[in-house]
Amino acid sequence: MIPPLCFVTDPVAPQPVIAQALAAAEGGAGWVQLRDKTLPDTEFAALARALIAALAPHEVPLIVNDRVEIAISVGAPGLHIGQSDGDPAAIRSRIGPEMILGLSIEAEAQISAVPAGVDYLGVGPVHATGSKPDHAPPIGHEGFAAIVARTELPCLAIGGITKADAAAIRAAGGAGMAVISAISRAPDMALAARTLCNAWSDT
Ligand code: TZP
Ligand code: MG
Repeated sequence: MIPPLCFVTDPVAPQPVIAQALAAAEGGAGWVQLRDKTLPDTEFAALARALIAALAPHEVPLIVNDRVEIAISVGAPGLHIGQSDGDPAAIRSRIGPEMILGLSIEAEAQISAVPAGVDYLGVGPVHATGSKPDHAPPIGHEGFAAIVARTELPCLAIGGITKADAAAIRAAGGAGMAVISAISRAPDMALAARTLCNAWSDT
């Protein structure tokens, strides 16, 4: 079951990643993804372990971005990979059947190459965003809807998502929203998460 709000951690936000994750969980985020492209492996693994422990009382699973071997070694409940992180089918074999596996989709053409064993898709960027400087061209809500229509897999919209997007994502048949800055840059991160969850349920 995919939660309607997934928080993706922000390594360059004012608050530390653990505080971000805990506030997001308090505000109702159902998943937290640890995403940091530059942290050395040893520190990334230590942070992943700390997050798993901190999120356990909230029953919020940690999804590890990119780093397959660390996801396995820390016993993460989930792994999220991008288009250039390797063959998702081979990665599914490596992680075994239990771990949640997510894959990023940036364009409709990538849908036909999604193998069995992927559990959900992160679809975007819907909007341009400063959180991912090298992002693919934004697909807009039309592009998101077109991708949702071509897959049975649950799709989380990502990229510049705010509460104003919740209704369109739901109307398109999206499973939920994945956000960084809408939570990490908010003065009250828990409230921001709660507001996003409410925007989703109120639509
Ligand atoms: N993948 C596509 S856009 C994006 C990622 C990781 C960044 C999303 O961050 P924000 O701040 O919610 O736009
Ligand atoms: Mg990646």
